[in-house]
Amino acid sequence: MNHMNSITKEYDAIIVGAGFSGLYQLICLRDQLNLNCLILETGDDVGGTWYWNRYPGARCDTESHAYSYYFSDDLLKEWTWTERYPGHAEIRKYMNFVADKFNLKKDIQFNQKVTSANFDDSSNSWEVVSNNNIYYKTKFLIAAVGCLSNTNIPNIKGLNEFSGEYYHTGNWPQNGVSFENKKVGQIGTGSTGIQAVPVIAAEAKHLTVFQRTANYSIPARNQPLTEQFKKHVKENFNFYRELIKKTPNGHPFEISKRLVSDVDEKEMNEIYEKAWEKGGLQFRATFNDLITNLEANKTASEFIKRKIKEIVKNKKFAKILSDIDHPYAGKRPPIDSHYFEAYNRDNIDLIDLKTDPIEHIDRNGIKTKNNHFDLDIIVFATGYDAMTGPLLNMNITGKNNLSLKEIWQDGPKTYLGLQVPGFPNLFTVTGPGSPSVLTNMPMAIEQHVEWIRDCIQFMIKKEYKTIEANNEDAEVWGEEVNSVANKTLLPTVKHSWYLGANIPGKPQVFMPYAGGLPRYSEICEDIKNQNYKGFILA
Ligand code: N01
Repeated sequence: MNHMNSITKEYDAIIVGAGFSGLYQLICLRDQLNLNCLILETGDDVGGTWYWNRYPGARCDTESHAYSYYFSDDLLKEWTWTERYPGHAEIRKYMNFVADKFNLKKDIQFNQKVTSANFDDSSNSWEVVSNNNIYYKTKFLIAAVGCLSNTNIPNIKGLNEFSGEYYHTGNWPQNGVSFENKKVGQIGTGSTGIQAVPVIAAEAKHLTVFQRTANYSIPARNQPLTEQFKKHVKENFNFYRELIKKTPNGHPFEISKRLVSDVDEKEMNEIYEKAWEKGGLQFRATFNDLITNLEANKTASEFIKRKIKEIVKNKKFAKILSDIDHPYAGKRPPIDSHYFEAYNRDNIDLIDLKTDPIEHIDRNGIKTKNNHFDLDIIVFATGYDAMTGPLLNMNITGKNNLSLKEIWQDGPKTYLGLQVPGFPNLFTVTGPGSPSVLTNMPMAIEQHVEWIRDCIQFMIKKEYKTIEANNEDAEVWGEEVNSVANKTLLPTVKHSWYLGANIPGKPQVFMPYAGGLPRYSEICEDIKNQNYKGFILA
């Protein structure tokens, strides 16, 4: 590619994406290292994943006091969340608050989607092209594109013939969608679908939910925060910072050391009952062996299935919803606001796609093997081409015109989820092979962004021009990612998006690092202290 004449400007660092990662990366590189930086962002405002996810019920599953940047005491003092779990609009407000406080927008170009990025061996720099045919040149390229930003609408025959409206939850219209008096069909019952169902059902004339795999969910018990709790958080943010940095998933609660076999059945059920009443992802932390021991896991699974049957009055629905084929939290565990209760409404229907699969979509709605459903709106809560999708979408070519698509055709290979061999000076924030989606994202992001900052600072100090992951070290890291995952039940769930199984044809490789954020951070720190062992510096 030779577009040198059209290159508008040269940068030290271009960051792709203005979500949690991109904003903090800009602060680190521009304000702390004094580099000339730019963010390129597809949307017309900051927010990243939260810019696009405005679907009904969209709310974070992490408690608000942990779903925050922790790098700035001032920020922690100045910002106050209003609910236990922040809704999408409040998160965007927060991100705008951060952008304004640190004066970030002046270095963000909105409505610029990166369509290709090519490493130029002769100048050791990246040439980046946007959808508006603008050319940029940069020494460092930082992909802060998120793990769940590449929406997946399944290829169902006839969708283009549908005369109604259809939407993917991850690309929701900015002004919302009115369901009033509409017959709505929703495909998908993952974390997103489970949040959307009760809200859509409350507004629509009728909602038909199409479920392929039944799912667990724990009540979120969302509520406005009391003034007392808000004060408590502000007075104790140092405590919470330490806590979330030492827990494997970056959440503000510890995982119990107790095993299921340490207690009798009565005590076990009391523990589960208490956790169910408290609500949230803490349910997963009640026992230490839920994610590693299938027998232990069964006790939690059975407890939740019992709860579903108690809540859902319609026996047919209760059976479809509780007929779950995988261990609890083997897939990303959803939490909900009155999801199972929604099936007690008069205006809802639930279709089990295992026995009545979708055949096609036509002008009027969805045709399954045994039925036809007339619909005005179809909501696709069908997830993402996760982790690798957003990176592959950028058409990245590294040294010797090597394309990322080619070298990842059998699955992603990275060193620490931070770099890919053959792609010098390209950093991936929360890339495949890092804890990322198995953690509270802002925590994983802060760790990565700061590591990248320190690495670039080191390079500048030592006058290195390039850094690149060593191939053998990336191989070894891939084996470590697999070996750690295999100590858990996660890879046993063969239809999980953690493995890429939700996307037809995607290589099935367990993508995130399951060893926990503290252990991962220690490994990264150790590598840094050994002058970036496993990376080639030149
Ligand atoms: O996507 P999913 P999601 N025909 O892939 C079904 C994060 N998140 O958007 O299970 C019929 O989990 C699919 O069925 P199956 C969180 O990390 C965070 O819900 O593959 N159905 C499944 O039911 C989460 O894990 C928050 O058999 C089809 C659903 O669609 C991640 O985002 C909130 C289908 C997709 O579930 C993704 O969640 C929400 C087809 N062809 C989400 N294809 C926070 O709070 C797919 N499905 C931060």
